Amino acid sequence: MTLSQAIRNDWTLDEIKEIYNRPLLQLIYDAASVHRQWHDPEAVQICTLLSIKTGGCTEDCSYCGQAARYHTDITVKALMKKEDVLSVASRAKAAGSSRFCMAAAWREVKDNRDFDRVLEIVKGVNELGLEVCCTLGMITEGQAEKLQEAGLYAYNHNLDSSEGYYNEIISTRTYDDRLNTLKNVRKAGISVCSGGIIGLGETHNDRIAMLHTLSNLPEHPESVPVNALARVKGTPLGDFPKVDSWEMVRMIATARILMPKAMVRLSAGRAEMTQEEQGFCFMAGANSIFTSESEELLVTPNPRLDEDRRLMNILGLKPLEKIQPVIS
Ligand code: SAM
Ligand code: DTB
Ligand code: SF4
Repeated sequence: MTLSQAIRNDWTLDEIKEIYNRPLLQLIYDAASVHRQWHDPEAVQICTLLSIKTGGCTEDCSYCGQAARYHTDITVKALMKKEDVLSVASRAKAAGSSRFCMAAAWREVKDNRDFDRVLEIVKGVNELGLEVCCTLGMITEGQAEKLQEAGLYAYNHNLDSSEGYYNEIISTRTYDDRLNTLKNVRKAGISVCSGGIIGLGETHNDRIAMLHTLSNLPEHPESVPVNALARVKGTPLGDFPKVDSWEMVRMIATARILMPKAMVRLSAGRAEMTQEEQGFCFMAGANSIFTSESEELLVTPNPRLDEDRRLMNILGLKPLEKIQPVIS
């Protein structure tokens, strides 16, 4: 089989179920083999994440510590100033990061001065030579074009769960809204980053259905974050059980086999994993992680940079250089 023949957008639910349910070590072996056909298995993309606008969000995503309606103890912060974001981005670059992802606790982007400032920030980070990524909520076709012109490389917008389970988790927007934003992003020529979360109370069939939607998009997302629920006190899911790391491994391995070319990102959940558990995720095909200067992803803990460096040394992993030249 040639590599190009191996990319498929017509996976059936039964095929995905069969892969997902393989004996775990066999599944890891299969995923590791696919990983080696498509990627340098020693290279891990380091994405630095920064919350540029924190908390006070109007949405009701039941996992999220930034939704205004839940009583969490996070500090709400207005949109950061360009200079402040650029200093964090420069330090991230110096520390070996090739991608800089900025998150805002917004339902959607509005055509106002905040958006103008985000466009300026994107331009500045791009000029530093970093791949720029944003996650700002829903965006229109026109907004996606403006972001692309400002130098945005990728846009993160997760499906979060299956279409069937989505309404149990969020009521303030629909699955179709989510898919529509992904369409707008793709149309503007921006690289798509889309994945989901496990541990929200969904069934295995929901996880399989989410992977089915992602892997049957007209083009696979270039990057697929797999998050374990990061439990935040005060949110409806704050007391849910911790996600079993083997479930993360299973999810990552299945995503790797279905979407061989994508960067599969071991996202939220690392702070509660041992080195060995993270090691298995890399073995199963994860080749990207989030780091952050603040030692928090957005509002929950994430491993320190020096811990990540130590882990990468132990496992013989190295930071991936930029995937593609910066869009100018
Ligand atoms: N507000 C924007 C949005 O929701 O699209 C962008 C930021 S939001 C924090 C980005 C993604 O992070 C969410 O779609 C969700 O998949 C993930 N996320 C948020 N809170 C999480 C949590 N507590 N645990 C795991 N993943 C989480
Ligand atoms: C994604 O898939 N995971 C990141 C990023 N995209 C923006 C966010 C995870 C958030 C984890 C919980 C928090 O710290 O708020
Ligand atoms: Fe708002 Fe995004 Fe959190 Fe949902 S996930 S509450 S949209 S910040």
